[in-house]
Amino acid sequence: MLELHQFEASHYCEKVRLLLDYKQLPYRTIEVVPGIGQIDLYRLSGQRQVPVLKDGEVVVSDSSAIAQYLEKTYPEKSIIPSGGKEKGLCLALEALADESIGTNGRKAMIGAFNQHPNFRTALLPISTPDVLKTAVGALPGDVLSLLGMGVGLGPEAVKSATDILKQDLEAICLILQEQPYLCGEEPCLADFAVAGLSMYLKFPSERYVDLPSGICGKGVPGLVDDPRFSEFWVWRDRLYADFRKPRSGRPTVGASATGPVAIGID
Ligand SMILES: N[C@@H](CCC(=O)N[C@@H](CS)C(=O)NCC(=O)O)C(=O)O
Repeated sequence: MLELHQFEASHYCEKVRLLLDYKQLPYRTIEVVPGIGQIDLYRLSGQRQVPVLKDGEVVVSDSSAIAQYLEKTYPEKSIIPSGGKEKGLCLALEALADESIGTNGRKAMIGAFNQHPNFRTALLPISTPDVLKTAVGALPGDVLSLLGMGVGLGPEAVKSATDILKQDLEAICLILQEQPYLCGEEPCLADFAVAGLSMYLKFPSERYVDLPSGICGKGVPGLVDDPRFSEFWVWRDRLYADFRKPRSGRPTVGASATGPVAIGID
């Protein structure tokens, strides 16, 4: 069976999970422990980042390389259009997802996390004692910054990331006004990359990801509640409902097998 070495909370891993589900390929997830687990990951793949896909003896790292590998090896339910113009658009939108939505989404999410106590406590596992939840909720953003969460992310950096994301979402909404999917009538890699990499803008429902349930469905204020982008969220919800498999029944090895204890975002 295919093995996905992953962080459950990683948006690049979510992109790959969406692709695997769309192609209806059975897989099991191996939860990598941040830090110590990345030593084994390095031994396996020659680098320390997730996602890494293991298919028998073949090991592929990087979500874009994994997408190309899956398309070549499992061509059923194609994710890369064959026409030149559509293929070009698909790859360009995949890059927009990886390079802009993914990186800016992380900054915007950390910014929201620093500013909104409710968002902070929502990240904690359900089993967290109330007294600890209150303490975390009360910590102001600058204290969290000192603790290493969002270091180097001043309000300007967060605003600039959020502004870029607004333009990205606007661009995607304009495309979706013309057609059901980003490159035409069928979903492709571009759709799954944008949907996966927008995970930190709004976390999917708990049916799909094994995260503290309080965080599921929550997102960055200004992006999830602005009516200009409602078409984007309707499109993403539909994509999940139609193609993403609920996580129950998916074999898991590692930290997630016993339920989440914390979420690591990197
Ligand atoms: N370009 C890579 C980016 C992957 C990436 O940034 N992975 C993060 C998790 S979201 C990671 O493994 N971070 C741990 C580290 O850098 O040590 C891809 O598309 O797969």
